[in-house]
Amino acid sequence: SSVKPLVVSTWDFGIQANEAAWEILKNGGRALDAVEAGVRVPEADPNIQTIGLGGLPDRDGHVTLDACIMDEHGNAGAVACLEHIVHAISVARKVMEKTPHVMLVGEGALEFALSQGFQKQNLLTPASEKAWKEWLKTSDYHPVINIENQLAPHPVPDSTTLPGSRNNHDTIGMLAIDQHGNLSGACTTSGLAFKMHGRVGDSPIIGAGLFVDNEIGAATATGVGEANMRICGTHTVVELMRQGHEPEEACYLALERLVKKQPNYARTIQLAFLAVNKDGLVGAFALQKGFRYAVYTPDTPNKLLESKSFY
Ligand code: SD4
Repeated sequence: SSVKPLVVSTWDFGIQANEAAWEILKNGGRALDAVEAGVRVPEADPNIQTIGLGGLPDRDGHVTLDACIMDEHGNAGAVACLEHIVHAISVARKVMEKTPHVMLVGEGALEFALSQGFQKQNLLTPASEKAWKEWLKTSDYHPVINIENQLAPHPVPDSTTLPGSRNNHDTIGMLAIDQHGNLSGACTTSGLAFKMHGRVGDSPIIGAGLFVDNEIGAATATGVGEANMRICGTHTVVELMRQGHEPEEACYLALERLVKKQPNYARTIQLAFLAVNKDGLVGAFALQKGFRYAVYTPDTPNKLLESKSFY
């Protein structure tokens, strides 16, 4: 028995994003259109400081966005270090559909976006500028991998302040299955706050932030991008599902590689995977407690679930 349509996405803001995606899915629309529409919701929200408009800037004050998208045919598009454009995901989709390439970065990505009619806009909100100026006061401006240990604007005494999981609001990764049983996915972020200028995370990297194989399933990631990029996380998750593992187990096994190789590091960061297989079975796993994801199916009308974790 297979569950469809279906949409899942990372973190609490996944609930609102899922609503937008569901509007398209319930009317028989394409999964690709659903995931794009879904993640555009947090991209446009100036109060979400980890995605699109209002994202926290890099250490030089630039808001730089990373995003990628993948469809049921195995097509992919991505942008990295894109400035001044709110809907990075839609630019990524244009890269997929209008160019012979998979990824455009920086100035070239911006030029392309403008040529496609996207509007240039200041993404640095007063709140994010203030947070950056606060950070500048105490930072020693060195590239620190676990920079978010020093960040968490409102520290709370639990694992949600670990890097890659500040305030439980991070990257949005979304996966959908439409009524035709086709899969697509999208992932979009402003990346780790106060990163070095030019730093690109896992989120726009096909096989790290997102991977979709219409025959098998799809996976997306949130957390410290550097940890994920080194294990090609979501490609690994999908390949594990191909070998017969259920989504949760596949997410666990991919994280286990990191835990085994670098246990001391793995203990200090957040990294989480969310996956769905072709039958519509959903699973997730995280290094740290506190990773939540939103699931919307005909039987589960938009519910927030908490994943299991290693620590
Ligand atoms: C990054 N993975 O840029 C993103 C950020 C994120 O939780 O998901 N933070 O590394």
